[in-house]
Amino acid sequence: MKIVTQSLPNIPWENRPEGCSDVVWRYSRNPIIQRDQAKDSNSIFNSAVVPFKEGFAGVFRVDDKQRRMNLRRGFSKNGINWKIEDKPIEFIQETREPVESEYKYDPRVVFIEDRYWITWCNGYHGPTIGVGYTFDFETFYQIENAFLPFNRNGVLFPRKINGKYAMLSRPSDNGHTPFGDIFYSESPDMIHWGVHRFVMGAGYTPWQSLKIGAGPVPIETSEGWLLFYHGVLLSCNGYVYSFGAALLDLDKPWKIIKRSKSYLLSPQMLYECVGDVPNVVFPVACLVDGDTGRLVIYYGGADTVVALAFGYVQEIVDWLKYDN
Ligand code: BMA
Repeated sequence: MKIVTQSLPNIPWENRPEGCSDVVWRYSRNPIIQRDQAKDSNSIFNSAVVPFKEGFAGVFRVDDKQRRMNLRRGFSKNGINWKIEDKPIEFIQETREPVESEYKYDPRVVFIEDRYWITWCNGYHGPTIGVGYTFDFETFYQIENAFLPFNRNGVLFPRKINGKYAMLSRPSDNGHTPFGDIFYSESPDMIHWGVHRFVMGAGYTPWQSLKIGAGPVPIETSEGWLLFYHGVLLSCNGYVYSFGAALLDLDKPWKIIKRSKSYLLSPQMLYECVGDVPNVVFPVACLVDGDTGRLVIYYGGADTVVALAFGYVQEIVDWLKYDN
């Protein structure tokens, strides 16, 4: 199997622990980012990172002590120790007229062609998908929202597909949405989105029975797009967020080749079960080393901290085939 990505020998890594047979395992020193690691922060979680210069850059979800949800940039040499900015990113509006953002949260970042694109959940008369970009992590631009409200979990593919930008998203409501399926849309210019296709829905197996949403930017392999996605179950104590994976057709990504019946990770550790929102693991970004196939997943724990999990792309794709 071929993984279409660059070689990244310096991503965080820890071997699978002795005696562990899980296909995805946690970093032993989780969480890597504590809730109070930035000025005035209540919590830092659901954040996106990319390779940048000699190290890494990221867009972090930082909720402040007024509980305002916003995005801040951060930098790291090793992908583990992060310096997160004191203040939210100020986007220069490249829209016809300023578009309000009552709040910003759950960013994804991806490099396409010449720039880093950022998508997030943008407060515009309810949640929808905000879009922006930067060339250098110094100056940030915001363009038009991709969709009408209500929508969340807008995740771009890392290249154009059939000549168009491509995005997964999850139509929702204005609250703590008790439903949700993943859809695919395409755009010639990152502004006008259409040709919407149903990808997959909630249900299938119990951990993903209430709703699902795309996680990190899909990883291109010769067998298909490897997508990690979160799935939610409603228990007597509320929502439980786990995550699994799916393999999507390379040319028609709304076609599912395989979808996981079991989860890859569910909230089990203290930092996943205790925090502002208990019982949440929420994957948002991946780094892959093309040479070894090593993968690190950045995920939010209990809407409070950032944690890491590791795996091998090949093993996860193989696991998907046999996960019956
Ligand atoms: C979703 C989003 C996520 C969050 C999750 C669990 O609706 O708000 O940011 O992690 O709920 O609270």
